[in-house]
Amino acid sequence: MGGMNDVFDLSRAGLADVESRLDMPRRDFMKFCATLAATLGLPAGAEAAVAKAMESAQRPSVIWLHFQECTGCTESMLRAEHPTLEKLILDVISLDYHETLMVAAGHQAEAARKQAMEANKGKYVLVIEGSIPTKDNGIHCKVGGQTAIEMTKECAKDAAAVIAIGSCASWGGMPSTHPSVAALAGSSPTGAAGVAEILGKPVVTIPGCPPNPYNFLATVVHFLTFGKLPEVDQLGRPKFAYSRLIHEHCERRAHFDAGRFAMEFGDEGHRKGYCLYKLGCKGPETYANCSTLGFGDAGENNWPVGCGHPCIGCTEKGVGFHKPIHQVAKMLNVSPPTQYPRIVEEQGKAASFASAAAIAAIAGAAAGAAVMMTKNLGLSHEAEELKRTKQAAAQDQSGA
Ligand code: FSX
Ligand code: SF4
Ligand code: F3S
Repeated sequence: MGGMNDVFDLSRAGLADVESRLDMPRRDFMKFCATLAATLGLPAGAEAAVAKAMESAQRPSVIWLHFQECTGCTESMLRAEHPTLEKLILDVISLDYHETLMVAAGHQAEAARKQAMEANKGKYVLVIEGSIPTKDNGIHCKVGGQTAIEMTKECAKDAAAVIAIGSCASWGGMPSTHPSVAALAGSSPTGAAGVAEILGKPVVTIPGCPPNPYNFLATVVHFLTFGKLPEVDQLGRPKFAYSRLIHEHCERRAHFDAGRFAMEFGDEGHRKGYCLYKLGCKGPETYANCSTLGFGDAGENNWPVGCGHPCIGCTEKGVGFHKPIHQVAKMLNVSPPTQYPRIVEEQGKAASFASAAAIAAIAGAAAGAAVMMTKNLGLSHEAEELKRTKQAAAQDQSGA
C-alpha cells in the first residue's frame, strides 16, 4: 500500500504522530485538511496531499515583523481554531521571530532574528504586518535602531517568500488614510506604504483589517504542500480568496436583486436582514471571501454584513478607510436596478397555489438571468486585471 489513498486509513502511523503533536483527534485533523483544501479551491481528494504535507512537519522558518498597525492581524490569528495558531506555530511552522509572541526582548530578540536569517538563508518565509512609513527617511517607525524600511529590505533579501499580511502591509491600510486637514491632504502623516512599494517588486498580499486567518493559514499550507505560494492576481492577492466580489456570494443578495433595502440602522428592513447597499455597503466593489468563509468560528453569518453592518471594503485599496462609510458603492459589474420589482409575497404570508406557480415561473426566469449574471460576474476579476495591466503599460510608456 502506501499510495495517496492510504490517507483515508485513519489508523496509519503518521496520523497518530500528528494527533499527539497537535493534540487534536485525527478525524478533526482530516476535516481541517479537507476544509483548507476546499478554501484553496483544490480538487476533490487534494486533502490527501495537504494532510501528508502537514504530517511531515517540515517546519519552515518564519520571521514575522510588525510595523505601523494595531496588531489585529496577529490577534485574529490567535482566535483561529482547527487548530489554533499556537499549535500551528509550534508544529507546522517554526516562528523564529515575532515581536508580540516571543519571550525574548531587546538584544536577545534581535539576535534571534539574525540567527534565524543566517541559519535559514534563502529558505525562510518573511511575514510583514503593518504599513511602512516613508516620510522623513522612515523615522516614524524604528525597531532595534533600524527603520522599518531598512529592516524590510534586510529581511526580504534572503527570504524564500514574502507575505504582506493585513491591509496595512498590503497597500498602506488605515495608516495611509488622508487626513481631512487641507494642508495635509493627498498624503498620510507618515507616508504609509505597503511592502511591495518598499521592495519595488510584487509580494503575496493578504489584505483585510484584520484579514481572515484562514486565508493566511491556507496560503502557508499551500506553500508546505506544493513548495510554492498560491497563484495571485496583479495586487499579489491569492486568487482562491480574492477573485470574487463579496456581493457575488452575499447572503443578502436576493434582497438586493429584489430591491429590498435597509434604509436606516434598526428600521424594519434592517431587522429583516435586507440588503445594506443604501447604508453604504461596499460589497459590490470589494474582492474578498468574507461572505463564504466567515470569521472566528463563532457560528454562521459571522462577518460584517452577516452581523448587520455594511462592508466598509477593508480589503480593497481606494475603498477601505478612503471612501466615506455611508457613500454608496460603485457597481463594478452590474448596475443596481433603476426599477425595483414589486414584492409579490412578504415573508410569513401563505402563498396561494396559483401565486406560488406564478412565483415559480418568475423564479425560473430569474434563475436563467442569474446564470447569465454569474457568467458575467465571473469575468469581473479578469476584466479588472486587464484594466490594471493596460494602465500599468500606459504608465510605463509615459515614464519611459
Ligand atoms: Fe490592525 Fe494588522 Fe488592520 Fe493593519 O491588521 S487589523 S490595522 S490591517 O496591520 O494589525
Ligand atoms: Fe450584500 Fe452588500 Fe451586496 Fe447588499 S450590497 S447584497 S449587503 S454585499
Ligand atoms: Fe472587510 Fe468587508 Fe470583509 S469590511 S472583513 S472586506 S465584509
